[in-house]
Amino acid sequence: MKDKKIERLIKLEEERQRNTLGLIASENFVSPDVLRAEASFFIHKYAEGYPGKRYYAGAKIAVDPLENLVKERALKLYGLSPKEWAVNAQALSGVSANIFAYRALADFGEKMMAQALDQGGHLSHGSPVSMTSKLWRWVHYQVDPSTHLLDYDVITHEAVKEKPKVLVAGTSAYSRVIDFKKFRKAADASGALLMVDMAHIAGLVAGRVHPSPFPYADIVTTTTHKTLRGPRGALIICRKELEGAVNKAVFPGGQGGPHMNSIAAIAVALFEASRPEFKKYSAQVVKNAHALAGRLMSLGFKIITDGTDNHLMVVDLSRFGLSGGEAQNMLEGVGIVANKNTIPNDIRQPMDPSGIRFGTPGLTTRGMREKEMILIASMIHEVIIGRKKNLVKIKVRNLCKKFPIK
Ligand code: DSN
Repeated sequence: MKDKKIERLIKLEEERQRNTLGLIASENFVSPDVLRAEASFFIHKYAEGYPGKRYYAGAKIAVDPLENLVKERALKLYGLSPKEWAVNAQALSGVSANIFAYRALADFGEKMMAQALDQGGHLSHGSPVSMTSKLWRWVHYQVDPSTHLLDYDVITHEAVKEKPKVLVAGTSAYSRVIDFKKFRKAADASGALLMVDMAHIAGLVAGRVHPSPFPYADIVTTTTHKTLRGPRGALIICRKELEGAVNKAVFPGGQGGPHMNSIAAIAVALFEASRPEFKKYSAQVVKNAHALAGRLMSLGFKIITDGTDNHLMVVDLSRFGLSGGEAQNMLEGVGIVANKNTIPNDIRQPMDPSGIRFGTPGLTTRGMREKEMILIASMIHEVIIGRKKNLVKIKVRNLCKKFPIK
């Protein structure tokens, strides 16, 4: 590469990822084929519009078939009929996909209901600091104050009282199975449309280790780079009757030309996720999270909801007199990379909350299993409690060498 500065930064980032244990629940590692598609000649192509209806020439040979294929693959992966469901693969990432989905379902200023951010929800679900909170009016539901589980009776009660236009289900820091059937009942009782943001669990749903939202939802959004193990990107999958409104919201409503190279890489990820190995991978992601959470709890850590059913867990560090930020820094110092996270009803501020979030999708892609998770839990304990940094640094390096990123 002629640009030595960028070449160096690429190398540094690659080395950092190879030599550390990535436990950020929303990150993963893509296959060489996904990388190849992302860096393909599709990167050059402007393709405003949709297959067969583009604003530029040059789309007929490969771009249109590509976009049709990605939709076909998404429907097939989630077992959906093209007669009943439609896909838009153009939203650049999760927040924009959510904004476009809201726009397709509700006029600006209408009432929406979602899980509060500090309760495990997501910024784009109407958090006061997100643009979404200015464009629509939000009411938020909380998790149960003692169990920290979703309480579907309370959600139904609040939905009936508030009568939102859209009820949003979906989380970014909730470690338990989400009961979409109960969300549908809450939506029906209140006359709301049901939107599911399955970004975190899209791969688990594809791998059949988390119940599918599709039998119940009107519209489902997802990023493609988390448990689904694709490139950065998003899908909006909606009931057929919403297709026109969704497509208009994405283009020309909110975006210009789609990133066709990312769409090609999403298509490859969907192909990979449809293979039997992906089911095994997803099951292992969950087993690994279970093993990590189990060992952390046996070492005295408090896990919100006392465990996990999916790929992540949020650890409450307050009993150790440490903030999430302090723990994040201590762990990063030895090569264990995770993110500070609020816990429900956190008394600390979001920039330095009481919790830290761990997830297993990335390390499972590297081939690690329960045995390694148990080791990693002990390393986390040694750093946070025992403060044996140098020893853990060596153990991290050795584990990374044993399980390289392909
Ligand atoms: N910020 C992402 C996460 O880490 O969960 C979700 O968009």
